[in-house]
Amino acid sequence: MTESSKIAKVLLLAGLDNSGKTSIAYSLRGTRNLPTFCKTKPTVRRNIVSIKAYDSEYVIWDLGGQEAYRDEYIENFDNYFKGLDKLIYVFDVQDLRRYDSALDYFEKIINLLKERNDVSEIEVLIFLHKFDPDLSTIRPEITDEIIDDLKENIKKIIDKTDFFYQIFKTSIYCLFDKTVTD
Ligand SMILES: Nc1nc2c(ncn2[C@@H]2O[C@H](COP(=O)(O)OP(=O)(O)OP(=O)(O)O)[C@@H](O)[C@H]2O)c(=O)[nH]1
Ligand SMILES: [Mg+2]
Repeated sequence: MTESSKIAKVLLLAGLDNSGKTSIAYSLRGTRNLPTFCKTKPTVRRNIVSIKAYDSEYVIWDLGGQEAYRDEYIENFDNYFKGLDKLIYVFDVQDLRRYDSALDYFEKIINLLKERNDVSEIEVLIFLHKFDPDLSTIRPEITDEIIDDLKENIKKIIDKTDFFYQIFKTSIYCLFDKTVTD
């Protein structure tokens, strides 16, 4: 990560294409007006932005999630994931058909991170994203059991490591009043 100064903490957003990473990056920067969200386009390669939050400075790496990019990140892992302080991995809970692909990519990242880094220096935040307030009305097929099952599968992967992690249910429509799930 040559583009980051080491005074700033490096926060990296990863997940499948269309999962909501760029929208989350806007929210973290405080750009929360609705048109901003609606206008997101698939990220080409990656976006790097800096934000100041309280007395810390963060550099946010927002990795484009399309398949070709994902392959490139895994192949040249250290170029993207070295020096990272926090990983935010984003699952799109509304993209039922791709839970397996999302878990697969998550597992690859977690295993490589564990191999290459001091586990105690990295915090992993897992967002169960697009958990919109009206989810049960608009997508009744996404039941609590399905979400619990996804959570269990996530835990199976990360519990094999010593990473400190937290799982949150998030939505851009809740302005990131994150709910920690158990
Ligand atoms: N319903 C819903 N839609 C969301 C939410 N967050 C993002 N979106 C929408 O999901 C779509 C994709 O969002 P992006 O932020 O561009 O996704 P991305 O993960 O950056 O995608 P790539 O750049 O291709 O990797 C956009 O239409 C967003 O408006 C959310 O919490 N709920
Ligand atoms: Mg994006």
